[in-house]
Amino acid sequence: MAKTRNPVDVSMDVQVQDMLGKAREQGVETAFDRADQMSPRCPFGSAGVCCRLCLEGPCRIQPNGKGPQRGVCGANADTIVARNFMNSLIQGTAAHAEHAREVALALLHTAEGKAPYHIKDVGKLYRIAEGLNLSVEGKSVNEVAKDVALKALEDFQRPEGTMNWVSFRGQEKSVAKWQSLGLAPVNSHLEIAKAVTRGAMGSDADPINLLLGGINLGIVDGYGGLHLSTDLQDVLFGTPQAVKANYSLGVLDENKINIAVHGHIPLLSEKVVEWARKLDDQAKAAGTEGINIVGVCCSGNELLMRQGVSIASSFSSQELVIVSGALEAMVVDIQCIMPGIQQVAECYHTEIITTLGHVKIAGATHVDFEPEHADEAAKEIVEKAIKNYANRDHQNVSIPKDTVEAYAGFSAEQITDVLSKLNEEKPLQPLIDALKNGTIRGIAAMVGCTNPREKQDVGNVTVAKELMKKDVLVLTTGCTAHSLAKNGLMNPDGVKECGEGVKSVLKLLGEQAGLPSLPPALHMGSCVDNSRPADLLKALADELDIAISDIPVVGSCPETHNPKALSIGTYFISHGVDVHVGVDPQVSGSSLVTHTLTGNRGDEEVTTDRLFGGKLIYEPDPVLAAEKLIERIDMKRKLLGLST
Ligand code: XCC
Ligand code: SF4
Repeated sequence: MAKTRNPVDVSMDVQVQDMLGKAREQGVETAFDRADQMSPRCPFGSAGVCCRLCLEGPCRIQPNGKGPQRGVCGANADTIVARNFMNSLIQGTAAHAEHAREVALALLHTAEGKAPYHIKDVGKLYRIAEGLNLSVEGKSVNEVAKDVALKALEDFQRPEGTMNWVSFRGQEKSVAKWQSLGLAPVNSHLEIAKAVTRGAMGSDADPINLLLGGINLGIVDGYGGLHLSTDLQDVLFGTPQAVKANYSLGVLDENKINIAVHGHIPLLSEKVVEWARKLDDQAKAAGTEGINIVGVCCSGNELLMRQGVSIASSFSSQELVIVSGALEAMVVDIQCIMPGIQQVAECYHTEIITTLGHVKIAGATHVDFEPEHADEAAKEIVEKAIKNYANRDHQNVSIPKDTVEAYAGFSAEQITDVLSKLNEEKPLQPLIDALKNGTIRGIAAMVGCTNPREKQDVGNVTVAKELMKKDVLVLTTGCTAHSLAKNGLMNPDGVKECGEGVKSVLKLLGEQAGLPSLPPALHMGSCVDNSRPADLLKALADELDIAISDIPVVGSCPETHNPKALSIGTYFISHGVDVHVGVDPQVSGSSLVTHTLTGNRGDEEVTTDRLFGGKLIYEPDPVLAAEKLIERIDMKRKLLGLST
């Protein structure tokens, strides 16, 4: 068995190292330990050549060519690898589409007066209605909201045509290309169901065709998942404006009742925050100074942006929030919730509370959360946490001292707003000028996860710093944002990491926003909010009358773990944006698949680069990754006739 890494080799974050030390001392196992136990990993799975789609198998192809080259049904490595890759995109796409559908339904129920939420951003609601060509004449806000919600829900059931949100949010040039290739999605559920069918035993066996099916899923993910979620969440909960908050395990408060909100969909987390405020007196009556809500993963990002809630942890260290001994409850909804939190919680007093009927953990408390009864559920959850404070073992509490201050929650709207102070008529012009004259060399969207296999934060922070140094403007979302925040890159001071060009732009923009500088990494939200950088790119491309694939922009996910990150990456690739992943995407068992995804546009063969203008870059070394990304940025600059 592989040896266990020392805490210093597990994370860059000293607090995480210390807390892992405590966990190990107390015999508590975490994902970091289990990641070590999995090593060495199965070479077949790692190469993507293991198939267990039917009971003739499991089958596995010998990647070195010595041994069986086909499964029992005759599928070769190319088919198996392409199928596995596409099946993992289904996971990611379904997660985001389901997220969007739940929010759409909540909007409908809100508009009908059946759910206790309110339309917070009426302006955005009307802009969306206009974008969907809905008439608003003589209608109340709730009637418009209902129309928008129904249009959104149509994207899960329309029998033919192109999804509303693709036509609404997509760039015309991209949409035309997808339509010409037969890749424009009809509705999310239809495309997901179709993909499940084609990826099954005895169905689609053409690896290229399967990969094109993957592109179709990427488009569904982007529009039926990301954009739809962001749009409707902004309507319900408000479009974010930059806020100041704190990061690290140190955001737990010894004197308060601590509740961690973990998962993804703000329908639950927003209500928990609301009820925590309402029940603060009860918490005080229990002998504490009140209630402290902290965020984990993307629920954290959502609350951070809209409520200024501080963030305790990204994905890979989620169990360590419990090891602090100071957490009364961890409330979860869906996605990225490690089942391991329950085992850890059983060693402390923390109550794990699941909230969705289809996402439970054995041993955890379940409080059913339906948007219609959101208040009752949120109240019950917060009361449980207050009650559980009596069980806290004060001798076993260890909360790290420091926290890091960060600015977060830059929506595309707000960035445009700040820019408009420089040029009221053409707000994007200053950004375009800076890109054209090379003050900004390019833009990078740094997205995605942390992964217990990797040393936490290293990949994310190194790629970001290398890009910043070379005058690349960094936008960030998801757990990557946690890494960057903890390392000072979401603070105006962090601008010292940037090259002179980007630094000057950030300082100028900061002044417009009343700050010494904008931070070098602009936090745009949760994973579904990858729609926000995409919105900015579309606006830029439209203004320049070029395709998104022509802009010198890249995506990077250095510490990938989740299929959702792959489907987001595929969404970017479908627009011709190059995407870096730092963790093996498990396709190496097929040179055809690998080449189609990573090959260059000059190639004779079909590659995503040749078809769409963007490709996948797999590079585990973060410094080399940044070099490769810059190379692609420079190539795109050159194609546009810009200096490099
Ligand atoms: Fe999950 Fe969204 Fe990844 Fe973080 S970044 S580990 S997917 S929580 Ni999306
Ligand atoms: Fe084996 Fe083919 Fe069945 Fe996969 S689908 S398990 S390769 S027989």
